Amino acid sequence: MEILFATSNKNKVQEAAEALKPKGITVKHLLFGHNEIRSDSLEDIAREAVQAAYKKCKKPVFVEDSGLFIGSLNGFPGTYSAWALGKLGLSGILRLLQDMPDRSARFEACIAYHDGSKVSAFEGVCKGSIAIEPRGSSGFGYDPIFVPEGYSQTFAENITLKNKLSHRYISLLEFSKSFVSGS
Ligand code: ITT
Repeated sequence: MEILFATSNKNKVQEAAEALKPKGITVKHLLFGHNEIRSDSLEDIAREAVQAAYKKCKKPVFVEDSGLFIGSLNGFPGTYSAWALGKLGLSGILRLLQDMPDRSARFEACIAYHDGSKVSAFEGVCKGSIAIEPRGSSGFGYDPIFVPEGYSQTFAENITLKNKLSHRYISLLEFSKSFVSGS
């Protein structure tokens, strides 16, 4: 089967295509720019965005909202991750963490799927920590500074690892199960 993924981020599409291919699902990119609502909830943002995407394409479609939540910054940048990266860059985020002993963080993703009649949401979380300096050149966004729990390389240094345990992969796996069970 084929499903539309509405996003402005090509990297997300590539990761989704790779994760869903073994499940027999082909991901098709719907280029979609949208002014997201402001909220502390990825799910609320994703649910609102998928309504707009469905209005545009009138076909079953999913969106995914994601972010990096840093413990010692009380969850910042969280749902403001894209904005914070644009304003501060990785170096600015690292400066905020200077001298902070707690560098724990987690990536979260929330998929919202509109099947033509209802919207369902699927979440994924990946725990880890923030590196001292950026390392690696694969992936996108915060990948050079995120080290998943139990490993020493950043996502940008080991994209194979990222594709097996990322927040996005976990949310996509949950999403794919909904097709198998037919719910
Ligand atoms: P959409 O059009 O799908 O909204 P976006 O890139 O604006 O694409 P979000 O609004 O979900 O995506 O913002 C999430 C930001 O969090 C994204 O721009 C990255 O900076 C960061 N991010 C999310 N997932 C990431 C990942 O897997 N690796 C690195 N950074 C990530």
